[in-house]
Amino acid sequence: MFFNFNFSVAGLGIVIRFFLLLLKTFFMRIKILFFVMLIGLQVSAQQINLKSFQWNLSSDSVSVNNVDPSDVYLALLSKGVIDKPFFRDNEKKLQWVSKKEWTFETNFTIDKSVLNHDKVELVFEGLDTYASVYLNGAKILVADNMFRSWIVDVKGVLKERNHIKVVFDSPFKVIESAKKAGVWKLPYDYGYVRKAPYHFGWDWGPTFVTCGIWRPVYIRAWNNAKLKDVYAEQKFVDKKKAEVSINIAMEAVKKQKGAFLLFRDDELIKKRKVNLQPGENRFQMDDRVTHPKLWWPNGLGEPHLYRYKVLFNSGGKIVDSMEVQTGFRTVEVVQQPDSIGKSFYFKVNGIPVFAKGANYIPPDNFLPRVGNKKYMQIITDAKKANMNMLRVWGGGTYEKDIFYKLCDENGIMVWQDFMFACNMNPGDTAFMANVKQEAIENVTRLRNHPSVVLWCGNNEVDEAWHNWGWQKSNHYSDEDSIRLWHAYTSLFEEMLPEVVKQYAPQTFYWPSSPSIGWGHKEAFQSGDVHYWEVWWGKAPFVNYEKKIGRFMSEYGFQGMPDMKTIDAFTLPEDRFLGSIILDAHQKHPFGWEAIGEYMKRNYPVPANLEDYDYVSQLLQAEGIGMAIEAHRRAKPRCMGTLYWQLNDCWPVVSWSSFDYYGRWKALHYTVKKAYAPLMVSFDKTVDTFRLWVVSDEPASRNAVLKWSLMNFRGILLKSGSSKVLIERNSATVVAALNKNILTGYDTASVFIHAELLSDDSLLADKNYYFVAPKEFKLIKPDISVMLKKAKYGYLITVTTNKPVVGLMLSVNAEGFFSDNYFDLLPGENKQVVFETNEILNANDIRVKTLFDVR
Ligand code: BMA
Repeated sequence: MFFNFNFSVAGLGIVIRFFLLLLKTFFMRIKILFFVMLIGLQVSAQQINLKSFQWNLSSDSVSVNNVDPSDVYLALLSKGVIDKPFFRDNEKKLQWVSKKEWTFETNFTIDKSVLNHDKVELVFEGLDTYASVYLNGAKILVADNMFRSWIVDVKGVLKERNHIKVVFDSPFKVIESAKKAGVWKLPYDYGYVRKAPYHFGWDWGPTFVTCGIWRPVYIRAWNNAKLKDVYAEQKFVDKKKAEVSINIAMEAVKKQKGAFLLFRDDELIKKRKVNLQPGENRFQMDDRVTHPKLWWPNGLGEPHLYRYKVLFNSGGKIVDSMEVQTGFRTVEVVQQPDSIGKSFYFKVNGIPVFAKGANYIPPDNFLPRVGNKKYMQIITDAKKANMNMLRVWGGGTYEKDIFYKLCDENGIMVWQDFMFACNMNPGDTAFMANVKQEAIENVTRLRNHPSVVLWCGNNEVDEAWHNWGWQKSNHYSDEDSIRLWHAYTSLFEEMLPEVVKQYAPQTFYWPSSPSIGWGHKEAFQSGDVHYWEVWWGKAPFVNYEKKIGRFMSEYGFQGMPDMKTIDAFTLPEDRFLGSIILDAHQKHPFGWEAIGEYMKRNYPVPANLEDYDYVSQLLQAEGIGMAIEAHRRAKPRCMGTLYWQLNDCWPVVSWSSFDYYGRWKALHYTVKKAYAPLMVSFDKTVDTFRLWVVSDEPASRNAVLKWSLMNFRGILLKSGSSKVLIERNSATVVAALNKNILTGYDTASVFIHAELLSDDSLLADKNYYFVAPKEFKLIKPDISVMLKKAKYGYLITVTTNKPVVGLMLSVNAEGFFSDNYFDLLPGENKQVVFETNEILNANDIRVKTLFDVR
């Protein structure tokens, strides 16, 4: 009876809940229907893409028809006027292009109906850079900043048949006139212009000072009113609720009544009646979400996103609508004084997050040709390597929206620099006003993205001013120095933080990365540090274990790109070490020398290009792998590691972990493992070898740690195992092996293999060697490779009868190996997926190991 009674109450509850659900679904449907009906009634604003017309390009010596006006080099390339800019040493042959004035022009027709709109505007989302724009003979715009957009009212100037002409001055001419006009001497010329600094050449990039209409250009015609901006400002967020202000900016041409409808994820949540006044109108609508799904960085949870849509409805018609996407999360940068100095870490939704990632540079010298696919490859590959942060470095550009959207969706936090790098600034009134507008536009554009967690004033300007001897090398008087430093503080310590505070009040501002130069001990006690003593200072890799700051925002070591990439920019006769063509694709003043010197210290130095390329990659992976492991072991003293650099802008020998074509170097595979949520790592004390487990996981767990001492014949010499409790978000020594385990063994012939297991499945593993790889007494292995057709290509199984180091798989086909450059033990069945569309058999797979290059 009792049971029955309970059952019927529960049953009634279910019926009621079911009924309520039906009702909810019904009302939801009605809302969506209502919304769809409204869409149908939308008053059509019109947008005409001007790049769809046929443009001519001309200078004093060249004239070509029917080109894309996005970029002068790409336009000339498309017409066969120039050769491929990245091939061989074409860079130096193509410098003439950037010295000239270039004109893009076209005739275009516009439907009369467009002209009748209340507002007719010409919108340039970006002009690179010094452009004068003429519409039907009238000069309507002079642009001087690549990072700004330009909206010109062309009602009255635009007709049915039109002619538009965009004349680009050479940036070199602009620089010369700035100098003549008496603007202070800056360390580098690119400081006089608001154009991507890397266009002028960098220690990983060529010089192509290009020009063009680099972002969309269109005619926009609208009536009555237009939504200008929707900002979902998070006022309060925790597990229980999110309070959000939807700030709406709307421009109106006349007084009008209407209503805003606010949708969250297609559900109508608010309606507000308003009276618009001519000009800009601002409104706020508040939302409250109970038990919100939070946005989490990769590895800590789902990066959940919410969509807000604002519709403006007037006279029964939708006048305009705008949709933004955001994620609810809190981000704090915690700088707490402690026994070392001051912490520097990101706390997301109340949890301290160890930042794992890399520095990002522009993905091409000619940005208009970079499509969504490339951005997808970059962000996907960052995520595959277990990253949760990228730093958009200040010598490139503020990226396109798609970049941040992908970061939002993949839980990749963005450390966003303003575009200033390694230079001083002119600081005059016009310059400051120009930059202020640039900052407002970009901060506004990016502020809905949950991924953007920090704005930083510049890259290495503070460090350079205090440590690079510019005062002397540029012969600055005391008075010059005072003026230049004043220009610095006005920009980075006053104007930019004010813009961030006003337009993205929840986002942390950091004046300069790094905060202190690596030559000072204080650099390792607080703030972020760029640690370049390894590479620039030629210090040994082991220094990575000694010089650990609170947040390692840069450090790096070069590696060569895949041979396929070298083949793509060379002819067969260029493919030897020391060829002038290879040298043209190494931009660092002592790049080859540094690689050579470190290689000699650690590895055998092969004479032929292919083997040298392979070893240079192992070397890079070893150095940066060591650094990452040391940084992670030092948690929570150190709470972030971003190596230099993720990607390339052309095919080059550089610090990147994947190259211009997206081909992973050995480093990217090493990073994937070193950034995994669980990592096994070794270090040594005076008398022990210590085994560490580092966990970035949000929950604690139990596991078993096994270690074995083996020799290169594959014989097991000693072993041990222990149960370990892995605390969440921790770095712990889980075992210490006395150094006397090596007694009686030749350290060049043995190594330790460690494994972390849970219910016999492998969570992480690591080999630890006692001497440099060049001293390893490796034994010739017998390696076998089996190939099986799989869904996206092939499943490759690799086995060996002797331990191998640095096993590289390669194949004469395009594709992607899920793992590569790994160590392999006898008895292991290493399974690698090779994604490809091509047909292969086992003989096509080539194998190289360290043994082959002794
Ligand atoms: C860092 C960066 C870049 C440079 C790199 C390698 O300091 O900020 O300016 O390319 O070093 O030298």
